[in-house]
Amino acid sequence: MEGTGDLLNKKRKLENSDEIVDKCPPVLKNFKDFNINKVIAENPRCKTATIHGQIAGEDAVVLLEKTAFDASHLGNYLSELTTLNNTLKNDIYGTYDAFPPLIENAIRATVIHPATEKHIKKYTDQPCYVVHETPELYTNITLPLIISKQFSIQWVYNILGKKKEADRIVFEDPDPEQGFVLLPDMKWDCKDTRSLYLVAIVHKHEVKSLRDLTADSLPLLNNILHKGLDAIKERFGVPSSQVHVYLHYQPSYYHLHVHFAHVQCEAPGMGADRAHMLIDVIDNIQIASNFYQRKTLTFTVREEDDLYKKYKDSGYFDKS
Ligand code: G7M
Repeated sequence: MEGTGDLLNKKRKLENSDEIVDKCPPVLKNFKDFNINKVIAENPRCKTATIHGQIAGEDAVVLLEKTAFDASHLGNYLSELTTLNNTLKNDIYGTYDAFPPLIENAIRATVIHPATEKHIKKYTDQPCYVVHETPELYTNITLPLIISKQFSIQWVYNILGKKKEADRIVFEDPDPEQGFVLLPDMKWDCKDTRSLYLVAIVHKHEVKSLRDLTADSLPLLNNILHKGLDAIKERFGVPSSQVHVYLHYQPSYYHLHVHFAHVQCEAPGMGADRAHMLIDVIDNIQIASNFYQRKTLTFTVREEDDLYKKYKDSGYFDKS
C-alpha cells in the first residue's frame, strides 16, 4: 500500500508533467456537440442550472449562470436596442419581457470535460447531513479517505507550475515554505469587484487542510493574510475591511488554499458549517498550537460524497 510520502512524490511528478496538460480538450466554440443527458441541479435564486451531458462521447458537466448587470452598460439596456413585449399593464404599472442586445445578454458557462463520476456527483443536487468530526473520527474515517482519494488536483499543479492561468495571477510569493499564488477563483468573472472572489494556493504540498495547521503554520498563514489583502487592495482597490478571508472545512481539494471574497459577495460555502475565518484560525492556533488537532469540527456532507458513505458505513448516522 502507498504511504503519504509516495502519494506526495507522485503529485510532484504530476506538477512537472507537460503530458497531462497537453491532454486538455480543445476550447469550445459552441455547444453543437454537447448532448444533454439530465439537469442535475437548479437554483432559481442564484439563477443557475447545471447539466450533465456528453461531448464527443465523454461525460461533461456544464454550469450555466446568469451574470450580474454591469452598471456602466445600463444605457445599452435602457435604449431602443432593447425590444419590449408587454406582459401586464394596469394603470401606472407595467411589466415587460425585455430582450436586450446580444452583447449584453451573455450567460456564464463553466464546462468540465471530460468529467469524472465524482464531478457529476459533486455538481448534483442531493440531501445533506451534518457531521461533528472529533479528532478520533478524523483519524479513523476522514484521513484514510483523504489519503486514498484519487480526486485529481491537476488544475492546482498547473497553476503552481504556471502551465495554466499564469496570466491571471494577481500576486505570487515564490517562497517554497511560506509562499502562495493568488488568483481569481474560477467562479469569479472579474467584472465587478462587489463579487470579488480569489483563491490563494500555497506552494507547500504537505498541508492538506485546516486539520494539519499548527503553530508551525503561522508564518505561512500570516503571510497569506497580509500579502493577499495588500495585493487585493492594490489591484482591485478593495480595502481589507471589505474582504472575508477564510478556509473551507471540508475543502473540495486537499492542498491548502484560502478564499478571499468581497463581504457583499454571496460566495458559496460561507456558512458556519464550512467557512473558518483565517484571522480566527490564526488566533485559535496562537491560543493552542494543536487547536485544530483537538477540536471537533462540524461540516455538512452530501449523500453522494464518499465521506458521507464512509460515515454512514461506520454507523455514525445510526445514532441520530
Ligand atoms: O475550499 P474549496 O475546496 O471548496 O475551494 C476550491 C475552490 O477552487 C473553489 O472555489 C473553486 O471554484 C476553485 N477552483 C476549482 N477549479 C477546478 C479551479 C480552476 O481550475 N481554476 C481556478 N482559478 N479556481 C478553481
